[in-house]
Amino acid sequence: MQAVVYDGCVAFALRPTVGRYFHCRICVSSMQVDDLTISEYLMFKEKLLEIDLEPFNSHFPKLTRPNSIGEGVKFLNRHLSSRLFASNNADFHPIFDFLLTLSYNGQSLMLNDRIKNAQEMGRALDKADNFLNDHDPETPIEEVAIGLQDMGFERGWGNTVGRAQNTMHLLADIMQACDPETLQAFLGRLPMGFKVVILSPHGFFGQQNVLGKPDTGGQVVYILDQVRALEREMLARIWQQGLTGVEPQILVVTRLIPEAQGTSCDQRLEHISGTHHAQILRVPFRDDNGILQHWVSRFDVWPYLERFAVDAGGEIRAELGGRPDLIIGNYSDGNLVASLLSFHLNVTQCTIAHALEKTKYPDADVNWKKLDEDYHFAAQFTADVIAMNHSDFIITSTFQEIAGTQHTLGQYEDHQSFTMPGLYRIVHGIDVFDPKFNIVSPGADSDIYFSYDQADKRLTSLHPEIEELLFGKEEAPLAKGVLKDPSKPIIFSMARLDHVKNLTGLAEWFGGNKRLRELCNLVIVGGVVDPEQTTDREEKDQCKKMHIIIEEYGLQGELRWLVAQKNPVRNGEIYRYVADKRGAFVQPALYEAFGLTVVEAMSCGLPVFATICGGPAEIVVDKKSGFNIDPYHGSQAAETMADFFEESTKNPERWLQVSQGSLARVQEKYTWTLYADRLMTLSRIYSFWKYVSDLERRETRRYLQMFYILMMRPLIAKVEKQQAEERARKQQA
Ligand code: UDP
Ligand code: LCN
Repeated sequence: MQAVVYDGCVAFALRPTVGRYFHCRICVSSMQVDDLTISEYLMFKEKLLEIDLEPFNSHFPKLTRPNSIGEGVKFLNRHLSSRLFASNNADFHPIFDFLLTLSYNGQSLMLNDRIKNAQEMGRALDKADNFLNDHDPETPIEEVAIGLQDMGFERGWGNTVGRAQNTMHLLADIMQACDPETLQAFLGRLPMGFKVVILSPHGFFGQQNVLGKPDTGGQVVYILDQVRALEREMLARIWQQGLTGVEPQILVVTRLIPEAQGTSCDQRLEHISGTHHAQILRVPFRDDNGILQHWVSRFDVWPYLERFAVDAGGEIRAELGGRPDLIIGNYSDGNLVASLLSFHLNVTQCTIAHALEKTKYPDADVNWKKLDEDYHFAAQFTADVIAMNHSDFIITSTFQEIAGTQHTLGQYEDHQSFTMPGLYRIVHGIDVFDPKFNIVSPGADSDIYFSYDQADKRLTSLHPEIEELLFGKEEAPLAKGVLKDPSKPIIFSMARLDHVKNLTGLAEWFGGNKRLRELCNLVIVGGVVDPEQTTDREEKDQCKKMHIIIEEYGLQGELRWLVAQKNPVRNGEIYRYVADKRGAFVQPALYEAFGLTVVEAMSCGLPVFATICGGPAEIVVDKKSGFNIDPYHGSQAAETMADFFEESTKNPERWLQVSQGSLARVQEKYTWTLYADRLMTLSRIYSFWKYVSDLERRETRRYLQMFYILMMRPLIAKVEKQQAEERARKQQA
C-alpha cells in the first residue's frame, strides 16, 4: 500500500493482490471516501507531464488471470489460432504469406513460386502427402527433394520424409481448424532465426579476467552460457529441418575499451569458446572528441548509446552479410540500443532486463533528483520504459521479476505507474498482463557447476591452491583476515562489492552473532581489499565499510575476505570444497534480481541462505532446498544460520537433506537446455505475431519515438553536460 497526503486528503494506492490496484481518497474533514483513477491518484503526487501507453495497447489482447502472467506465449497462441481460424479458406492466409518470407541468404526455405496462394498451398499439401506416402518415413529428404520442389515445396520441411510429412500435416491441420498446440508445434519447426544479435554495450564483456569487476557479473556469465546453449539448439533445429549449407551466426555486441586492463576488451572480434559460430563484436563508444578510451560505469553510458547504435548497426550488417533475424537486448543500455536497431532494421526484438534498477533502489523515482548526479536514473528509467514497450517479447528469469509476490512488487510491475516529480509521470508504463512476458529461467553451466559428490569429475588438483586461498596467510592487497580454525564449516559468499549486494551486511550479521561465530568461519569473495585499487564509487565505499566492520567486531581469525575471483572453473571447485566441509552459501542482497550465484551454489549441492528480496525467493523453497532470509532482519538471518549449523552438527542428515533439496530444485527448473529450446520457440512465435500485427504496433512505436526525441535526448544532454563539468573540475584540480 502507498499513501499520499495532499490538501487535507489522503490518497491510497492499494494492491489487494498481484498486478491489481485500487485507488481511493479520503477527505479528512468530511471523512468522505471517493474512488480515484490511477491518473487522479498520481495527480496527488505532482502535476506534470503524463506518459500514457494504454490507449495504444487497448485493442491488444491481454491476459486476464494473475496466475497466467509470464505465460504470454500460451495466450498468444490461443489468440493467434482463433485469428487464423477466422481468416480460413480465403485466398489470403497470413501463414502462407509468412512462409514466403522465410529464406536464407536470398534462398527460399519453405515455398517456391509454383504455389501462388493459400488455396493452392492447401492442394499442394494434399499432393505432397500422397507423394510422400510412397516412401519410407526414414528416407533422407534429399531423395525426394526434387519431387517436392516441383510441387512448390523447398528444403525446410524436415530432414526425413517422415518429419517433412509431419510438418505438412501440422500445416494442413492449421489451415483446416487452427488450435493453439498445433500452431505452436508448427511455428516451432520453422527454419528461421539463423542470425542472432545479442547486445550488452557496457563493459567489461569478455571471457577471462572480467568477473567481479564493478559492472561485470551475472549478465556476462548469462550471455556466454546462453550463446552456447542457443548455438546447440540452433544446430539441432537446422539438422532436423534438413537444411544443408545453413549456418547459425551469433554476435554478442559490446563496447570496445582501448584501456582494457589486462582483458581482451580492446579486441574488435573474439571467438566465443565452446562454439563454432559465435563471436564477440566490439564497437567503441565515440563522442565529438573521438573514441572513449576508458571503462565507464553502466550508470554513465547514456551519452554514447545513440551513436553506438548507428556504428554497431553498420558493423553487424557487415559481419552477418545482412540484417539479423533476432535482436536480444540485455540490461537498460542494451535494451535501448536493441530498440533503436530493431526500429531501423524492422527486426524482432527480445528484451532481457537482468535487473531493473528502479526496484533495487527503493523510491528511486520520487527521489530521482537526489540520486541523479550519481546514477542518472531519469535517463535509465526513461530508457527502460521505451525498451519494454518497444520490444516484441520480454523474457524474465522468474515470475516475481514481472509481478512480484503477494507481499512484494515485481520489477516490471514497478513500472506500471510511477512519478519523477518535476519531470514526468507515467500513468500506464507497462502492463504485466501483456502477453509479451514469458518466464524463461537460466541455469548454471553444468560442466563447471556440478555436485560435490560427483567424485570422478572433481578437480582435486586445484585443492592445494584453494586451501591456500581459503586458509593461507596472504593478506592485502589480495585478502584480509587469516582463519584461526580451518576445521570449522565455512559460510561462503561471493558477489560484486556494491551496496545492494550487501556483503558488508553479512559481515555485520556474522559479527553480531556469537553462536554463529563459534560454529563457523565466514569467507567472503568480493571486489578489492585496497580501496585505492578501484575507481568505482560504490565499490570504494563498501570496501572501506568492510574494513571498519572487521575492526569493530574483531573478526580477524574468523573471517577471510578475498578479492574478486575471476576464474569460474576454480570457483566451481570452491563451492564444492565448501560443500565437502559441510558449509553453506549465503546471498545477503538487499535486492537480487535473479541471483546466478544461488543457482551455481545449489548446482554444487550447497545449502543456501538467500535473500527474500527478489529472484532467490522463488529459486529457493524455504527449508527444503535452502532457506529464505530477510536482509532487513540480519540478526534473525544469523540465528537461522546458527540453528541450521547447530542441527547439522548434531544430525549430519539434516545437511544432506537440504543439499539434496538444492540439487533437485535446480535440475527441475534451472537448466540451459530448457532455456534454449524455449527461447528458440518463442522467437518464432513472436516473429510471426510481429508479422501479422506490425501495422497495429506502429502507432506505439511512433509514440515511443516521440518520447525518445522529446524526453530521452534532453536527459542524455543533461548527463553529458554534467560529465563535461565533472571533467573540467578534475582538470582544474
Ligand atoms: N562472480 C565471480 N567472481 C566474483 C564475483 C562474482 O566469478 O568475484 C560471478 C558469479 O560466479 C556469478 C556472477 O559473477 O556467475 C554474478 O552473478 P549474479 O547473478 O549472482 O549477480 P550480478 O553480479 O549479475 O548482479
Ligand atoms: C543481473 C543481476 O543483478 C542478477 O540478479 C542476475 O542473476 C544476472 O543479471 C543474470 O541475469
